[in-house]
This record gives sequence, structure tokens and C-alpha cells, in this order.
Amino acid sequence: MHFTTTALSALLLALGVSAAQAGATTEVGYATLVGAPITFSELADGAVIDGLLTSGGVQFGERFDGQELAVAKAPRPGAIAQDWFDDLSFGAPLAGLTLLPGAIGANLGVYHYGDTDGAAIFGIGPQNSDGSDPSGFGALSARFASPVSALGFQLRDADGGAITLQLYRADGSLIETVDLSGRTDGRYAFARNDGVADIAGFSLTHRDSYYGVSLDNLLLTSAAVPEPAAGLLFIPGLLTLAALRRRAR
Ligand SMILES: [Ca+2]
Ligand SMILES: [Ca+2]
Ligand SMILES: [Ca+2]
Repeated sequence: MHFTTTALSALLLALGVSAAQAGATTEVGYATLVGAPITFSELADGAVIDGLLTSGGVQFGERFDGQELAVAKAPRPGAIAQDWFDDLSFGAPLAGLTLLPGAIGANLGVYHYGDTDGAAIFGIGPQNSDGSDPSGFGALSARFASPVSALGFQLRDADGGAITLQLYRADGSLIETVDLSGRTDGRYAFARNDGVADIAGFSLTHRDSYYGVSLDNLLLTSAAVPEPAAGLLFIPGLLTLAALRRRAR
């Protein structure tokens, strides 16, 4: 089998390009991020926040101008009933990434977990016809004062349901949709692969029937460019190998 170096390079280049497009961010350890997290410790347990919330210099609300607020219905595991969730999958943020609050009583809420991490915020979802509490079932979006290259956060009450984090630039364009489905409570962090500080905000939506999902300890920072994925690391090695083979002929 004759594989010329040129053909091999082209193939590897194609592989490299597709791998780079697979994700605009890389998951990194929360502890590797430097900075002070937003703890929401100033918020009172049980508070319902109408209008935009500003905490730690970051604005929090329901969605961005241009995103349509829809209702997603998902079966409640092990029950006939289904739950209703805020859904932001229609429309897209407009340039400027302008944050909007939800309707009165359907924007954001606060729950104090009674542990060292204390208060966390959640989106309030649509009112289910069965009268169940919509706290934690809503969308939660954040707009940063200035764009960052990395962010970390704590998810609370994550029970393995579908969770989606969408990262946006200030011009409203989507950087990446990060699938957090199946994550349990914990701290997670993501950094831009190319180190560019263009993450200006995010939307967090989910389908988690058990008390929804809450957000705490949001940490916005710049991080070192993450190590390339393992698949990319061996490509220079292969190219060298191909060059050596060619020389041996
Ligand atoms: Ca907290
Ligand atoms: Ca809402
Ligand atoms: Ca939950």
C-alpha cells in the first residue's frame, strides 16, 4: 500500500480539522481556574427575583433578546405526569446579547442549601397544570460585563437529567452547545480551545424533574489554552514517521 507523505498529510490535516471543529471548548478542572466565584451569599433563601439580578458584576435573567421562550414537556420518571420546562431552542440571541427577565414570578429564585456553599439561584419554569412547584424548572441566562475565555460553575440538584449550556459571543453568535446531560452535583469548568476571550454569556436549560437544577459559584476567568485532545497529539508524530519512511526509500 503506497501512502505518499502528501496524501497522508492531507488525510491527517482533514482529521485535525474535523477534530478541532468537534468542540470550541475543552473541559478543564474547576480548581485550575483562578479567581473569585460568585457565591450569591447576599441573596435571601426563598427570594423570588423579578427583573434582572446583578451579582458579582454579572447580570442574570431568563433569556436573551431574540430567544423565544417556549414550553417543553417531559415525562416525570416513574410517573404518568410530565413536567413543564422553559425551552429556549427557538430563535437565537440578537447582536448585543441583551439579557431579559422572565415574567413576574417566573424569572429567578433563590434556595439556600444550608451547607457551606449556601445560596444558589435557579430559573423558575412555566406553571404546570397539575399545580406543581415550577422552581428550578426554568431557563437561566447570564450576561458578563466583559467576555472571558473560561468559566466554571457548580451545579446543584443535578439528578442525571438532560442539561444544556449554550455559550454565546456578544454579537449573539453561538460558540458552543455544551451537553451536561447526566452530570451529577459538582463543579465543572470549560475553557476556549484557542484561548480567545469571547464568551460573553450563557443560557442554561434542562429537563430535570427532581427539583430542577440550581447554579452556584460561577467563576469567570481567562485560562491557559487547554492541552489538545489526545487524538491530535500523535499527529505530528505520524507526520515525522511518514517523513522518515519516505527518506528511507
Ligand atoms: Ca452559594
Ligand atoms: Ca422562566
Ligand atoms: Ca434535580
